[in-house]
Amino acid sequence: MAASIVFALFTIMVVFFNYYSIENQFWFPELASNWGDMDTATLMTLIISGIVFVVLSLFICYCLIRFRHRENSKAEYQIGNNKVEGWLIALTTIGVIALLAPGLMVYSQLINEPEDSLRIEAIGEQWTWSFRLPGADNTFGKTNPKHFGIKNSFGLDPDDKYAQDDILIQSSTLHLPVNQPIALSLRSKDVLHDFYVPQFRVKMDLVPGQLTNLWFEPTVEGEYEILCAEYCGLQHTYMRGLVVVESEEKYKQWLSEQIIFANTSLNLPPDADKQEIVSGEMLSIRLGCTACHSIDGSNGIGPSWKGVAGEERTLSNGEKVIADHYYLEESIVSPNSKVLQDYPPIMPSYGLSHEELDQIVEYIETLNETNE
Ligand SMILES: [Cu+2]
Repeated sequence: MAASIVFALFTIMVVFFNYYSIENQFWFPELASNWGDMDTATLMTLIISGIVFVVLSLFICYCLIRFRHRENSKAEYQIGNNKVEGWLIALTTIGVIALLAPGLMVYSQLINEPEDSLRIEAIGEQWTWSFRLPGADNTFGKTNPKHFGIKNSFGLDPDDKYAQDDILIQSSTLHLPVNQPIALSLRSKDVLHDFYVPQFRVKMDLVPGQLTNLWFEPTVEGEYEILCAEYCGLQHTYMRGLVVVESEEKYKQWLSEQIIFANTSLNLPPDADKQEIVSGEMLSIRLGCTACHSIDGSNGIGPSWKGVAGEERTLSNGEKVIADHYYLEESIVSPNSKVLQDYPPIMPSYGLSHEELDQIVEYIETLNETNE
């Protein structure tokens, strides 16, 4: 008896908790896309499982009272009961269909984009985002992992004519025009990632070696965070990007400032002078250094680059070191040999040419001069 009262109270509390928490904080952020159907499908799942939860809880309370221990009562063993089993199978089937169908219907809409969609590719890698647009010909150029390199971080085929006008966005900030369907292709360069913008309700895995896709139409101007929603390594939580939804004019302006593949130095003919000038700053963005190392002194997963050059720092083994040119170079080539105190030894090693190494370290050193 006592047990069934406790259980009934528990059920009532769970229902009230869910009801009030939905009213308050535990619900989706405000919708900023066309995917209101996602909320409906989620709500249906919540209501169906909520009803099942209450009915089953009350049934358990009933059984606790009805079949409690009494003098002279004895449990009876039944081999099978076709009627009860038939009912259970039928009800379970209806329940599973009711839970699956809305989700599958929304999913099939999510992956079939409208014809007038703006096509964009999002690329995930440990631990940053970048983006590519097909350019004037509206056709993405071919990519191949063999072309990947520091100067061709999208792996585009330099000989493909469709690749030449591809617009490359080597930054984790993507601008989008409002009220325009966006067809997003998703590609991963290393491990599983997941593209998720809570306000858009869209979420899809990036699978190495595969293309996945989804579409959405941003309906409210503003800035929205892209979260990686698939654990992808130690700095997974830092793998964030930004979507800026703005008017058509502002979007066009932003787009006109982006570089196309043909204009990246990589694409020079073989006989051209390859002494390209890439600034250390550009290089650090291309390599994704700034995902972990801030340049304004703020703390990140790794030490900030501002004010580090030439300073005395303490290593994880307690030793002191002067962060001179040589130390900075060593820390890029062999990051985990002398790790600063309070930082995890997780930086991957970068095989850069000597000039590139020099450029990055010189860039780090210039960050000191701007110190106040
Ligand atoms: Cu990730």
